[in-house]
Amino acid sequence: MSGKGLFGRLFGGKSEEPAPPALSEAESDAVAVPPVPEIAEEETVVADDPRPAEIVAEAPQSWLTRLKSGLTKSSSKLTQGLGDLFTKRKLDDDALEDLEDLLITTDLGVGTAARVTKRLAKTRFGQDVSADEIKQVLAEEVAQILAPVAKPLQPDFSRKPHVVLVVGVNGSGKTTTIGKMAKLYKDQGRQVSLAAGDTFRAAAVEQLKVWGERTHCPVFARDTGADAAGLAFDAMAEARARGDDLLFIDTAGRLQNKADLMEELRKVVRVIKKQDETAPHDVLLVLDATVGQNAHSQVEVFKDIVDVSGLILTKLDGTARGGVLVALAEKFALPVHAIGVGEKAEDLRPFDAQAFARSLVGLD
Ligand SMILES: Nc1nc2c(ncn2[C@@H]2O[C@H](COP(=O)(O)OP(=O)(O)OP(=O)(O)O)[C@@H](O)[C@H]2O)c(=O)[nH]1
Ligand SMILES: [Mg+2]
Repeated sequence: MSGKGLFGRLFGGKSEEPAPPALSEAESDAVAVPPVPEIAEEETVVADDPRPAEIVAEAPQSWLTRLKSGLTKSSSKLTQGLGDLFTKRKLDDDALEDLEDLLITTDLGVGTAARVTKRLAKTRFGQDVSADEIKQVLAEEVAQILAPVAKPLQPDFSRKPHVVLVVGVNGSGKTTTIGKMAKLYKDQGRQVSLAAGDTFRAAAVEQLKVWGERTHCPVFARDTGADAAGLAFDAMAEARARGDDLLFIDTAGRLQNKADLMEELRKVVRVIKKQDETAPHDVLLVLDATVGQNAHSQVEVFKDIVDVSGLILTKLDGTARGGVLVALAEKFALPVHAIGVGEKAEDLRPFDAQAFARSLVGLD
């Protein structure tokens, strides 16, 4: 087993280095600012986990448990719907139609709903089916759709820095996600810095600073109202001079005015390229899963503005609309790097197609 564990390897980037010491309790408690959740220690592995010992040891069950409980709202909507539909019922045309409608209401998308019903019609038409059998088929289909997009972020640390631009509408979880990722890579021994490119709200800068203090990552910030592109340029110069492995650039997400947002984000990208024409190396679009189908239009809008390279879905714990991830995967085929199932640092994890699919439909 590598020192970094499965989690570390999934998020690990291209080169190998020994894992650094984790934050000590005293260190992690040093800055206690309310809006930024505590950084907790990893939980211990539960003994009766059915998975192979190596996997259990490397991927603490706490994450799987967290994923499942995070997706409870989504899975219970589906489970309840399936239970209502398929208690001693033959799979006839009516049942298939009801099933398709149910799947659409759970945000899985029309394509997925059609595929699942088609497959069931082919294999089980006229037979008695149970809700559990349907769940199995659904989980398999969903995992198949998600497998090609489940791609971990792969920073190339030799770029010094690998630049990650983080975009998304207000409140989608950008700053929190940056904080979570900063903690993650710091724990792998990486030199990480953060740029407070959301210069519109003082609170936004403060929030990033708190994450910076908690994770011991320098935060490049300026006063409210400063030019975001200028800030990104200087932050990058500083990160290069220091030889940082990774630079996360936070941005403002004022979608109310697309023209302004477009101009600002494009300018940020332009100036970054002046220092390294291959940067930004990743442009992550952070989407709040609670908005459901609205996430589709957010992807369209941001794809118009910047070259979105991957998605992160947040707040999957607070919604019954987790199925939207499947619909997004089917429509846009953009990599899904990670998902957020809570506000804490450890609530962001690399996206795993199989685990997500089974959790979403409420299977163990
Ligand atoms: N439950 C839950 N809450 C989350 C998650 N990710 C972020 N949040 C919360 O969502 C709220 C908004 O998150 P921010 O990180 O401030 O969002 P932002 O995109 O930076 O917002 P702006 O700076 O206003 O554009 C905060 O209260 C976060 O704690 C998640 O995965 N689950
Ligand atoms: Mg923010």
